[in-house]
Amino acid sequence: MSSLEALIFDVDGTLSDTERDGHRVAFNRAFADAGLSWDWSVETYGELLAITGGKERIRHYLDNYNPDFSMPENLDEYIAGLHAAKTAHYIKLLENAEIPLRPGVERLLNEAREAGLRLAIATTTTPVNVTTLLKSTLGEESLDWFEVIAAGDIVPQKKPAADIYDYALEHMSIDAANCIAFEDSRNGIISSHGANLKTIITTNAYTEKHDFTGACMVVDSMGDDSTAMHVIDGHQTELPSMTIELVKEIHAQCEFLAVNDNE
Ligand code: XBP
Ligand code: MG
Repeated sequence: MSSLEALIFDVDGTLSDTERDGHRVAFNRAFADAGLSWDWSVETYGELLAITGGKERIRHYLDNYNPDFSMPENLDEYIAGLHAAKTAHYIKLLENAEIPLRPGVERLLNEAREAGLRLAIATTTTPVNVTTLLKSTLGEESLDWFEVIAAGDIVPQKKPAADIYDYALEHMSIDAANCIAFEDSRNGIISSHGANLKTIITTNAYTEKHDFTGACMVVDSMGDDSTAMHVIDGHQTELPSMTIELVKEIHAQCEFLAVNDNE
């Protein structure tokens, strides 16, 4: 049996609840700056999250929600400009410490480091969004906790493609069997499973109804002193939080069963 050596984390929705009050707000501010009347409501944004990646999401919105918009000649450049403005707004929100980590995340990262486990990140979001979130919540030194921060456009295809997890695994020169991934969404688990990674899910308001077939365990948070973890599916425990001992137990007992993204 392969032992657990590394934890690989998604960011948006997993380390932090960034979408509704972070990314969404930043998109809307960028649209307003550009003189556009587009305003993504909490509900609409939930639908748009089916498309990962901010630039891809804007394009999907134009194609499917706003087809009457008269497209500028160089649409790629136009979208890239909007997205750069969105990133600047998002960074400001992070730097103002308006977006905290989810319950139990800091504790779990510290426990993992104490246990000598390796850490990595595999996310769709723009790299500076990840480094700024880490700095603003855990301090500058936390950037060194992660062997690789695999993010954004460094791979050809974003989640649900497996590219970003494959990239992280390759950079760590580690076998997927010795790792476990933490995700919050169906696109996320399709991606991690595509890289042959056993996966633990922490749900949030946008993803709690997703299909997580094949996950080792589905919980509503990692749990901390003020917020108990609740098990939704998979591996069972009475513990009120995701401890490293529990992660090791899950990794040892979970049978890898990849989800089929065609279903
Ligand atoms: C995260 C995303 C990201 C962010 C926006 O998905 O979909 O696109 O919403 O980030 P995951 P950018 O958690 O599955 O990685 O605007 O920087 O692309
Ligand atoms: Mg996510």
